[in-house]
Amino acid sequence: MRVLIASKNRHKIKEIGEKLKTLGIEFCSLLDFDVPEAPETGTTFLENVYQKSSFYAEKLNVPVLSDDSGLVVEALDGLPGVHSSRFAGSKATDRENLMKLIRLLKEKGLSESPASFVCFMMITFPDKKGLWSEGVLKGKVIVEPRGGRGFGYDPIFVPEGDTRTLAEYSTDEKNRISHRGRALDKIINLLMERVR
Ligand code: ITT
Repeated sequence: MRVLIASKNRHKIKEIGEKLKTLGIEFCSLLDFDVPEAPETGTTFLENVYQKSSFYAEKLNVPVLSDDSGLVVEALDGLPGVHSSRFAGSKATDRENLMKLIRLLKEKGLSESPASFVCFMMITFPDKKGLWSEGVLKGKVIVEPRGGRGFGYDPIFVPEGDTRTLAEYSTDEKNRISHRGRALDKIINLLMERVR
């Protein structure tokens, strides 16, 4: 089976692709195709994965694995949430998004807040049937970024039970506990049940 990973984010493609490879599942990504971007206008992660998956499955006629993920910060009433990648504007860099989050926390006089990384995944088949899963990583965000690995908000996210930020984890270590890793394990189990 060959699955299209519906993402152009190289970090995500690497994290998801490495796992699929170990299971002998071939994959390609949106970096290999010249297709228009799917709408991503939902107000929930689940709506967004559904929109993305069904759009590309219909256009390209292959099984499509899409994910939507983001950071949910308690002190900011759940922000940036579904807006995580565009928090500081439509073309914002990871650094700009992260600096905006730090500024909002500091404006509230906070140096940290409980937070979770959330990931929803969906595989849609060309016959439009689909499978979905959810993964959560609990922890806190801090206002002093640390570490040079990972991407996005990793330098300010400290997983529960640790003092290091996710940007101080190796890729393997992060994959084992991350929201995306958990959602991926669950959806792969569902996929294996379906093809068995
Ligand atoms: P695609 O839509 O092409 O997949 P994207 O980066 O826009 O790429 P999302 O819409 O899922 O992906 O946005 C997720 C954003 O949430 C991402 O850009 C980061 O800012 C943040 N995020 C998600 N997972 C993360 C992780 O493991 N570490 C750090 N930040 C993460």
